[in-house]
Order: sequence, then C-alpha cells, then structure tokens
Amino acid sequence: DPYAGDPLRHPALKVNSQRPFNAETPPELLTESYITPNPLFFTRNHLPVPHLDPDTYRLHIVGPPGCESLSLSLDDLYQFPKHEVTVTVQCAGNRRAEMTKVKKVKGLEWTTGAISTARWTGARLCDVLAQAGHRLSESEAHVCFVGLDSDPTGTAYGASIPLAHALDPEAEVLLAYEMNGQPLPRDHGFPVRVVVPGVVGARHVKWLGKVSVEPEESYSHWQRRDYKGFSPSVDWDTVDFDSAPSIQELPIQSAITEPQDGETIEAGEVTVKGYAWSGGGRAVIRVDVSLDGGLTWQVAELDGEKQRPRKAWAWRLWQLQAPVPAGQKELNIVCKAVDDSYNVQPDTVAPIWNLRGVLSTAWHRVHVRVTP
Ligand code: MTE
Ligand code: MO
Repeated sequence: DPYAGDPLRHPALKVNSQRPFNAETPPELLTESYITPNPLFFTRNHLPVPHLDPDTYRLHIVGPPGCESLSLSLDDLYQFPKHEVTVTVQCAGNRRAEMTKVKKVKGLEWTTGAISTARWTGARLCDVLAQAGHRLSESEAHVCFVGLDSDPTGTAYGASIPLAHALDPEAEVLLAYEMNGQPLPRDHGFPVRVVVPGVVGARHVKWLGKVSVEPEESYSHWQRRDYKGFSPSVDWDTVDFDSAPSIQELPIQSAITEPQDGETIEAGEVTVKGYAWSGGGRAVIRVDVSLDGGLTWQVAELDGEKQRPRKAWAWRLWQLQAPVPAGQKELNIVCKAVDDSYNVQPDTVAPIWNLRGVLSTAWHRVHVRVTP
C-alpha cells in the first residue's frame, strides 16, 4: 500500500477519499477562526504523501542557459529574507457537489470546505530566482514546479505560473517552509511548498523538488489536462483541453457556513455566517444575504483582517444577525459577494456548469425550517 506511510489526520475533517487523502474542513469549523488551524486545513492530495528528510532535502532551481542552477538546502532557504503572508488557498473544485446536482461531473464531491486560510512564511520566489540570475525576459516564459510525490510509474505532481507573476515582488509568491508558525505539516507539503497568493490551489505545489524556468507551461497533466473551464455545452467527447487557458486567478466566491442546509432553527432571530474571497488580490467589498431566496437583501458585517488594495490574499469572514420574519415556517437563505472590481457571483449553477465541475461559484443557498 503506497499510502501506508501517510500521516495521521484530525478526526473532524470530512473525508472525501482516503487514498489519496482528500478532506475538507467542516463548515462550522471553517468560520470559527480567521486562520484555519493546521490540523483542520483542507487537504487535497493526488498521490501518496512522500517521506522527506529535512537534513538531506535539496530544492533544485534550474534556469535556461545564462542562468545559474542552484541546489538549496533548507538552511540555504532560511538565509533569504523571511517573508510572511496570510493567504487563502481554494481548490478549483470547491463546491463541486452543487454542480453534480445539475448534471454529473468528474471529480471529488467537495461541498463548501475545500478552502482554508493560513499565515505562510518562507523565501520569496523572486528573491531566489534573482539569485539564480533571472530577469524578466521579453519572451513569454513560465516557472514550472515539480513535487516529490509521484505515482508508481514515477510521474510527479507538477504545475506552473507565468514568469512575470513569479518575478513580481508585489505578487508575494513564496517558497513556504512554515504554516501558522510551525514547520509545514506533512499533508501540506513538508518541508517546502509554493504559495501563490490569489491563485488556484493547484499551483501551490507541495513537497517542492524542482523549480525551472521554461518557454512553455508545465507539461503536467494537472496543468494541461485538468483545472480548466469550459462551456456547459462541452462534454467528454468534444472537449479540447488545449483550447482553454489553465486556471490561475480565481473568481469571486462566497458560501454560508451557518446555519447548514436542512437544519431547523428557532423563531426570533437568525445568525447567518460564512466566508467570502476573490482571486488576484481583489478585496471583498460586500456580502449580500437574503432570507427569502433572493427577493430582498441585507448587507452582512465583514469580520477578519482589513485587506490591502490589490493584495487581498485572504478571505473575509462575515455574519448577519436578522429577525426571522414573523410566521415563516422556512427560510431560503442565499449569499453573494462582490469584489473591488465589482465582480459578482452568478445566481444559478446551470449556466456555469462544466464537465470537471470547477469554478463553482453560484449564489450559495441554504434551506432551513423554523420551529414556531
Ligand atoms: N502539490 C503536490 N505536490 N501534489 C498535489 O497533489 N495538490 C494541489 C496543490 N499542490 C497537490 C499539490 C491542489 S489541487 C490543491 S487544491 C492544493 O495543493 C491543496 O493544498 P492543501 O492540501 O495544503 O490544502
Ligand atoms: Mo485543487
């Protein structure tokens, strides 16, 4: 069993698959704290968790001709200026289960918990690339990442981001070795992972073994044959993966974590809680909540840390306390968020349905009964 060496996990995680291990943070714990505790951070593994020895670990930085290649130990990485950022990581498949209800899709049945937030500490990728002699070139180039996890044929997890993004100091791309002040847990990439603020989880490569600058995007399956969006009209017979760009920055997202669908609440007052986040450093400026299926709206209160303009890498938690309208036997609670580019979420799932069930960002809806 290649998974026999996987780490122990927190029993509160909602397990989606054991081998490879995939689990989400339960909704009620997701919004309990702005920073997700490490043991409760959602986990998305495609392969067994590798066993890596921090003493012999080396990160290989491979450049095109004219650049130096580096082999960095953990101590070497610690010599770079230490940089900390609070970043929300979201899987492209978060809320896929809602797409499945419209029509079958291929992928793990995530509900609302394939998203979490941590303070990540490490060396900035731009500083490490600068040491190897990288400068922004005129030609289009990509920084490819290879993980040290691999399948029985030796195929490793890989992904890439544009070189311009990697070299932009304001983008704060990290080679992270700490998560919330602790060494990275094994499930989250020990000893080093990439953190790409504002970008889909799939590019945050864990158990990082190699960084290379290439003229083309990563040839990895997960860069080229997965994590892309398509029209609802495209099916598995007609899909052309080369026709769509790889997902990088994610769109505006929000979800209700409390109350939960199917719950019974008491008459009087209701407290609605949830999260909202947008990719690309776009700040959440507002969350609207409806108790009547979207006929009327109230503005929720935003909690959590204030976001820096264009560098809003982390989510806002939000809540709304409101009277339950007299005589109501049930509520159809809905939320939708707005970011600082005034991007909004679509109202329904069907028009954004796609065969892989990614980018599921329709208004989140929860139905509850009210006891008189
Ligand atoms: N990196 C490696 N090496 N192997 C993986 O399977 N999964 C990716 C990404 N990095 C993955 C990886 C995906 S799809 C996501 S959503 C994030 O890791 C999840 O990060 P987490 O498990 O720390 O939450
Ligand atoms: Mo993912």
